[in-house]
Amino acid sequence: LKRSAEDVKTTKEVKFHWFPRKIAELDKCHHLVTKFDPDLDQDHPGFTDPVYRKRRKMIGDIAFKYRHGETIPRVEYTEEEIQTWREVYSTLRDLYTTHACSEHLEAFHLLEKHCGYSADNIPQLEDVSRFLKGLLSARDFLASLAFRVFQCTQYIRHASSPMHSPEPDCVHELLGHVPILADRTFAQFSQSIGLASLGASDEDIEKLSTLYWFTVEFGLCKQGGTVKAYGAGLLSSYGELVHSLSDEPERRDFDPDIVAVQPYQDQTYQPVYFVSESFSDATEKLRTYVTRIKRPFSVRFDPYTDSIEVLDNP
Ligand code: NLE
Ligand code: FE2
Repeated sequence: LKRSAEDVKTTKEVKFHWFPRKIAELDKCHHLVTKFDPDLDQDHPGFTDPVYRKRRKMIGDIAFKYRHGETIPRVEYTEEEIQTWREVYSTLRDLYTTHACSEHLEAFHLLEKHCGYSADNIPQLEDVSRFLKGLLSARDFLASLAFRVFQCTQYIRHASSPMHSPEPDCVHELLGHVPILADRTFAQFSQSIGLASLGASDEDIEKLSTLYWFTVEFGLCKQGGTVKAYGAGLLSSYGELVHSLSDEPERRDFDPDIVAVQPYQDQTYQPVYFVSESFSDATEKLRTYVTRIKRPFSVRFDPYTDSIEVLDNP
């Protein structure tokens, strides 16, 4: 999609980036980062596997054809794909007992009971989406980012590397993100990050992504006298989940102002993680941080019409 001419809008002569104001405009938010594409990235485990690349593209294309309001198409996963899922699922499930925070564990239990989560079945995104909407009240609807929508990959990682993937895949979404999104506080918190990002400067977007990285993806929190994982990048990777709670990496106290400018890489395990006092402390601190971000306007989400109201600052 080309919309560069539209990209920068002005209000009262102040320039800011285009952003969606109606939920259906999320269909225009399709810009990809190509760095993980197995067609281009030599380090991708599927780089030398043309069959895998074709399959990944086919499933990925479902997302490009998808339009807001449609039912998410079901994917008939192959026996090899289910085998990869089975391997990750059984290994991680055992590890969650000791390594995952209680919010994740509770939701996970419900997902196994009601949503087709098991070693032999890759859950369908449409079922998961309905489950999350059902968990929060209809009005209070599943939260994800500004419109309470969480964009998901649907293809699975390459079979040669089940315990860690450099890019998100359906294991990462389904085992890492979905359980914790079932937590009401966390879902609301995800939306507040989304709202703060609308029309923000490139610099603030960079800071928000960094904060997102060290919390939503790789966050640790204190719980019952020990440290547990709540970050999705950890909860979907056996190797990194063990690594994060071992003696190897550095663990620092979570402070949004410091974390926002901490450099990070996405090729291998993180050398440093940030630990918050509790799960809710992380969300509270971040909420305070995002309210301080300066924009020439403020935004409000209207849940009845799924749209963003923009109010000019006086
Ligand atoms: N390393 C994660 C996994 O193996 O599921 C994916 C991280 C995506 C940010
Ligand atoms: Fe993720």
